[in-house]
Amino acid sequence: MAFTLPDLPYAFNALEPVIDAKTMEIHHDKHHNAYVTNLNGAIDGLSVSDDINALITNLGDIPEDKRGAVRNNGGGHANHSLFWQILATPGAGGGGQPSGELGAAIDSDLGGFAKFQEAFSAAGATRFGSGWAWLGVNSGNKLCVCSTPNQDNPQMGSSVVDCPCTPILGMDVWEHAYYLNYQNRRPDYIAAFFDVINWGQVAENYAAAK
Ligand code: MN3
Repeated sequence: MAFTLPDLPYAFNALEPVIDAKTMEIHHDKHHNAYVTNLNGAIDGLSVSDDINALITNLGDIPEDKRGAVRNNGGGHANHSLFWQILATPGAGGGGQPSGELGAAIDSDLGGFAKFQEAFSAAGATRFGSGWAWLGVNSGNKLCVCSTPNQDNPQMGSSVVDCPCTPILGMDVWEHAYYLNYQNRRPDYIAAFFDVINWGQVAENYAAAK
């Protein structure tokens, strides 16, 4: 059993000008690929779930000497597999605001889209070093916004993360996600990121998570 690198669901340049083609190519073909390769190395010889989300939800089942590698690289694989899905070409599925059940839940649980945008941006901007900002569904079936360091994922649970939830939208704020275009200007990347969020996919993730 081995995990595989999923194909990008669009061309490397599909998200320009928000995310440039070279960044997407290196991010997917090198960074994500390395997480998959290293994850497969870590689980070699172990009997584990072939569902990446189940695997990282049950890190306690992984032998202690492999657990850190599975946390980092399994997290990296899960996080990036979600990340590619929730992005779309600006103006052609990417950007705008969610409607329907998700839009209504953002209003009722988070105080409206403007407040969500503010909280999600702050979660990414204030993450020191490398990590992620998340929109997720918590155990009370409410939307929540949080951030995690490194490749931690909110599904890893309360012993690992501050905000256990099922993530439906993730924003990568590692420098490798934006440095070629934005250099040190992480806030500019975060502001532009809203133009490539695939709300249709996030709404599907929401329906599946709640
Ligand atoms: Mn990344």
